[in-house]
Amino acid sequence: MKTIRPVFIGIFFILLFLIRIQPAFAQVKINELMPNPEGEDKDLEWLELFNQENVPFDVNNFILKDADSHQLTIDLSRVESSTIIPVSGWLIIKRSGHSTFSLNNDFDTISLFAPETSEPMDIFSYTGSTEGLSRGRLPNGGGINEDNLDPTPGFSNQSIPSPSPEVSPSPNPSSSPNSNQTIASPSPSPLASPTPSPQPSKIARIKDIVLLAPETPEPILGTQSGQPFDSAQGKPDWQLAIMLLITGAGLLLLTAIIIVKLWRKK
Ligand SMILES: [Ca+2]
Ligand SMILES: [Ca+2]
Repeated sequence: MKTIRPVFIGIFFILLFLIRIQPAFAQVKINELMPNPEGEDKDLEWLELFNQENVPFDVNNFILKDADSHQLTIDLSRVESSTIIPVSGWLIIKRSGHSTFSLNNDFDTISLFAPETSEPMDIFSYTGSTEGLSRGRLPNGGGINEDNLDPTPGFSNQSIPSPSPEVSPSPNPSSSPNSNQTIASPSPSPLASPTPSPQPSKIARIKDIVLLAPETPEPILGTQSGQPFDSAQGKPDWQLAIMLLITGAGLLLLTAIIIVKLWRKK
């Protein structure tokens, strides 16, 4: 029993060391980098670290290595004011004229090492670059994004905003037909009502009756042969009737006188 107790105590301290150290190492990421800045690369290249731990993390004397194993030691000369990364925060490491360590524009692999360690805490590899745009992880601390990013040194990473679609000019409302208005269709022309065929007017036809004055070739009363006489005219009809009566009566009287004279001669 006396030999077992020191073994448990040893295991306890080993576990305590791993719990205290390992999570901190795993929670700092190379989050974003600017390999091709607008201007002098030697002075303006920068690299962003992101702390996913729930306690502040100091990266003083940590080492960055590029693909050519050129080293850059992180100290106060490479940061703005402090080497401590706040909780869920970012820290910008500046090249600031370092002569050997660089972020290549064509491709590179950057590794982060804790002091006096041989295993990198994090590795970030990329291929290609665009001037003025960064490479990084999306979301923060996540997978390496294959496309360029909108540079966000010291802030949360974000994609390049997609261009807004062009607004097509609105058509001139005065020239476009209003969809709410129905186009006035030409009103159907009323069907031409069939023109009633002229009813045969009641035309009075009379025989050619001519009353001649003695030795006057022109008739004093009568109608032209075959000329229709419209009874609807009224007045001529009455006059004609009267004249016919008078003429008839005159003929009867004349006939009667002739008969009487002939009968007396017998
Ligand atoms: Ca560069
Ligand atoms: Ca960022």
